[in-house]
Amino acid sequence: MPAIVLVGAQWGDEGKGKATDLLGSSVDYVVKFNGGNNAGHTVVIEKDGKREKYALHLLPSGILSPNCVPVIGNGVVIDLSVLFEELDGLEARGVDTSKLLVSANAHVIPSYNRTIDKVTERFLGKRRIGTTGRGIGPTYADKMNRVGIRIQDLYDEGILRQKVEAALELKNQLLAKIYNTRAAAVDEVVEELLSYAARLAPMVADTSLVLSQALDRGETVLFEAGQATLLDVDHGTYPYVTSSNAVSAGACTGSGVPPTRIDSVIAILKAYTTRVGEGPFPTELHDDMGEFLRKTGAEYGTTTGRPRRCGWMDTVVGRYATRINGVTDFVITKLDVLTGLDTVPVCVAYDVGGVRHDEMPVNQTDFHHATPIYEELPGWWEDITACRTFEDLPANAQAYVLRVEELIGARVSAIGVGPGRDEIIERF
Ligand code: 2SA
Ligand code: GDP
Ligand code: MG
Repeated sequence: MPAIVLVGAQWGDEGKGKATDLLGSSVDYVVKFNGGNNAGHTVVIEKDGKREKYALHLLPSGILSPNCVPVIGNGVVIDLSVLFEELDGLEARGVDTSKLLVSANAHVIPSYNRTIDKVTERFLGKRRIGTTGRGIGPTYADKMNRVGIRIQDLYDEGILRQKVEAALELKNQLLAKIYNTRAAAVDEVVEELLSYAARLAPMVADTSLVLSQALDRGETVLFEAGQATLLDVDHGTYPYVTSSNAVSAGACTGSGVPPTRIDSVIAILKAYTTRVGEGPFPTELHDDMGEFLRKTGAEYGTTTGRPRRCGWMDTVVGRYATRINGVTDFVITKLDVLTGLDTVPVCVAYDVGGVRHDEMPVNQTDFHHATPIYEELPGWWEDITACRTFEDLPANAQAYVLRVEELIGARVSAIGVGPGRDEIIERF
């Protein structure tokens, strides 16, 4: 299985980091292909009998596997100060980060885009997106507007200066005249970016070529998505999305590896649903049950610490993820969090103004007004964290997984029963 894409099936934080880390020991390259340090992946590793927690933002989770080459692809937007902070943090904990490769075509997040992200959100008021404030949206907008700064620009000071000047010509009008904030100085921006160039230089590569040659040699490449299907800029709940392609197709544009080389797509599906930031969420719970899921599942943002909105499993979303991503296998995570409930509701369809929808409504307004139609499945009370085979699970937990599998239309190949590396049931 040489090229595997791993995506989030819902609104993110499904446990992609743990899944990538698990696969990391058996793959040669792990590639981050979209997003930036808006992502937050928590990986829990057992070391000398103790549980060690790693929170990764910009780096691919594969960096924790000693034999794996981590790659930041061209589709990523890079905050260089965060990159070096994260590398220093890992090195201080004994992680070897020397193999990291960074695409020469990836874009950098200049400091003015962090400012613009935050002040735009303030400016939008009630219409805000609830971004992570990391400058992601403005940097992708610059890329599409053709006023972005790429990694390779750091190695030609003249070009870098020209590009920063061009970008700031318009942005400073926005910052100073509309947002009433300090304009950015070209010299300061150029100087800051150049200060990273020497340390970054050995990592910069034509990563599309590196990955293509690795696949030619029969090596295994894992593409790890940031965010998730419903946060995708084209296929998510627009405008309440992130600004990149988080679906499986993004792995190709974001890495320079073509679709004909992709062999399988693994989607990570949480046993219930969470979302951070604004936007529609049909199965959201505003009651004690929502609080139960947040507390039991420790649902707080890895990057910003924001409490995540929580609700039941939505298999309309799951089915949509199967279709949009071409999912070959699902991993259901956090099944352990559902232990101790009398019944577990699963959304099977929506009611929109008296009309049943079995698929995601094409019209966003309908999705905002969708009321879930639930099927109530019997719950289980037994602790499942020590289960390691499907048969170890209580009969009702097995029935839950099988019913979800039937509704989403693709095989569930693994089930997470706890945050630890080994707390997983494989079912191939
Ligand atoms: P942005 O900053 O422009 O990408 O925000 C746009 C929307 O995308 C959502 N988004 C996320 N949703 C879930 N998890 C994310 N990463 C962190 C985590 C989030 C955190 O893993 O916990 O720590 O708060 C993530 N990144 C972006 C965001 O909420 C907006 O709705
Ligand atoms: P990502 O953004 O998709 O990588 O997910 P996050 O790391 O932001 O959030 C997932 C959280 O769930 C992390 O804290 C993981 O340690 C944790 N986790 C992953 N799988 C499981 C599981 O099966 N059970 C439990 N209880 N926690 C899990
Ligand atoms: Mg996350």
